[in-house]
Amino acid sequence: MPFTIDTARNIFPNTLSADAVPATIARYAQLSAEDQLALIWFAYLEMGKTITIAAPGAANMQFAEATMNEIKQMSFAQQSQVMCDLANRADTPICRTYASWSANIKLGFWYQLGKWMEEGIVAPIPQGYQLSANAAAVLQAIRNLESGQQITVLRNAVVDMGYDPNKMGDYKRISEPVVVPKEISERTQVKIEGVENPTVLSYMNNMNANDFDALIELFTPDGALQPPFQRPIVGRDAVLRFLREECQNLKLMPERGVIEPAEDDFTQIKVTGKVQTPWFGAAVGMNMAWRFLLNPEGKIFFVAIDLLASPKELLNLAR
Ligand code: 45D
Repeated sequence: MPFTIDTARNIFPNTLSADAVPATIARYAQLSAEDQLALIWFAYLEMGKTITIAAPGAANMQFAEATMNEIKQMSFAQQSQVMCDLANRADTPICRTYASWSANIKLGFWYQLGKWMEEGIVAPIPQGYQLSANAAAVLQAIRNLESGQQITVLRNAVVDMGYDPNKMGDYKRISEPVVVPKEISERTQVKIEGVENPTVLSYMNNMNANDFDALIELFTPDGALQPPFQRPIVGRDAVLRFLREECQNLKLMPERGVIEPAEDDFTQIKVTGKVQTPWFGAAVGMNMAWRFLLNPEGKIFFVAIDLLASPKELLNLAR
């Protein structure tokens, strides 16, 4: 039986991903908007004691600027309403604008609002706000996660806010400009213990160089990429768009891997290692796995990227 995207998803089925992340998000989604906002505020304050977020670049912020200025002019009551609307995924003009933004622009928007909340320019979480018992339990669950999982929960909470883009029909997606790929002379080459496959090495090196045009050439025309906790993104056009919108300035630090033959002369390769996001740099190393399925010509038919359950999983290369 030839591979399909669906069967490809099951390669290396022993890979344990961080189920605590979607579980925590599901519990968080059940809370009231007020509790959601207060909870993220508390989680963010606590995290800020140990790790700093890098300020988003100006290129990133310009798209959210008009909306942020609009919010800045509002009364505290109106500002609180906007934030609750976002958490409630209401149908308002601001929630629709928000839905058109890429993940990084959404994060930059909240980064700025958080600063303004601290400075008293935007309505703060009320002094002495008491989380409901459920919200307090979710906050405790977040505290118990490792930092890579914590930032993923925060990111997913932010990305899920605003109006549902699937209900918006045709709209223009807004994302930050694509950076120029790194000069050849400035590129680094990864080393992976146990894996010398040129496609996998090029995948890592091109991603680290922001060279998405070269990277997409490694995929088959119907190839797919499955980000953590998401459905596969299928086909070169969609994958390339995803790379440009969501993968700039990542740092992939693969450590080790295994190569095995699969059916129909395909090859399956699992690699584990760390990934850093530009938001947190070296302060947060996420424990990740890449599960590649290459066709007989060595092109990527499928790659899944998983956030691992624990550092122990970095050593799990069993089939
Ligand atoms: O509601 O090989 C306040 C792929 C309170 C590609 C707030 C990948 C109120 C292929 C505090 C103001 C991409 C899949 C909110 C690899 C309130 C590939 C603000 C993996 C919301 C390796 C909160 C990449 C704020 C990965 C400002 C795994 C929160 C990338 C900010 C992972 C949170 C990136 C931030 C992650 C979170 C980034 C900035 C997890 C950033 C997380």
